[in-house]
Amino acid sequence: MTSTPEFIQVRTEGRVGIVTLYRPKQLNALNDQLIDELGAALKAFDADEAIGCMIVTGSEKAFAAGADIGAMASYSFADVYQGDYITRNWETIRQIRKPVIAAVSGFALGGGCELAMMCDFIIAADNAKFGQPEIKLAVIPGAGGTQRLPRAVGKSKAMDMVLTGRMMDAQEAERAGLVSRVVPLDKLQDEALGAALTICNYSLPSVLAAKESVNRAFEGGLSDGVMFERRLFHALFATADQKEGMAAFVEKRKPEFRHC
Ligand code: CO8
Repeated sequence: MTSTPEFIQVRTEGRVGIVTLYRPKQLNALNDQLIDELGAALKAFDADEAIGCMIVTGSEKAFAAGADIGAMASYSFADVYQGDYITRNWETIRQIRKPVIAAVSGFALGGGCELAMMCDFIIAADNAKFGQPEIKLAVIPGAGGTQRLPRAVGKSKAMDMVLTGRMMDAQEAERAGLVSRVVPLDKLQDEALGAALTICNYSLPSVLAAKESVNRAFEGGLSDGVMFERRLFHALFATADQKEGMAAFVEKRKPEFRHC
């Protein structure tokens, strides 16, 4: 990144890159600058050979309470359509190839919930609350919420959330399949870091292929997806790490991956 970011904090723990959303007074409401900074930080980690996995997190009270309503309030249709405002810079996050874990505590509402869903999986604290309350503002989700939420929780619950604007707590989110694990608030960061470090220890080419292949399940049909997965599976036999991983198993020792 060229300049010091204002609305995020960036650090590393071993091979894990961690981005903390930081607009505490606005409950991490997402404005263009914050999303630009987040995208730049994730891209930098993605390009950094020393990093194997990323975590995006917020504060105890809020992962992010949505897009910045104050910033959006006066936009006209022409502003948002012609300028492609508000959601334009969210595409950067979709281009990240290494895994990104969302560690969510507190509110993940509107664009905050959509941001969490853009990550590869969500680990939630027991105080997390998810929702797509845009309907209360006379709009609808604009960063993929109407598409990713039904894929995560099914049509009925997604309709319920999007049409009533109600929040769902961490337990309901886990039952519905929106989050992969729920842990006590004070264990959230350790749990996410543990998962990220586990991923970092695996061979990077296989990690990239696994992410790409699971994502394919959401983009196309089943037979295309299965064929895509098979080709990636075959391709991984071209890596040195596959030889090492399987030899280590046969020789009953720990593998030493070189990420190639
Ligand atoms: N935008 C701007 N400011 C916000 C936002 C927000 N989304 N959420 C909270 N804040 C501000 C409040 O205005 C308040 O500021 P101040 O102290 O200056 O008055 C401060 O954060 C604290 O908020 P509250 O006093 O309201 O705190 P409470 O604990 O009483 O309530 C809530 C917390 C329930 C989270 C409440 O703040 C709330 O309902 N916030 C709005 C939630 C919402 O509607 N989110 C959806 C926004 S629309 C959206 O995300 C569309 C996505 C479109 C595509 C994505 C593009 C980015």
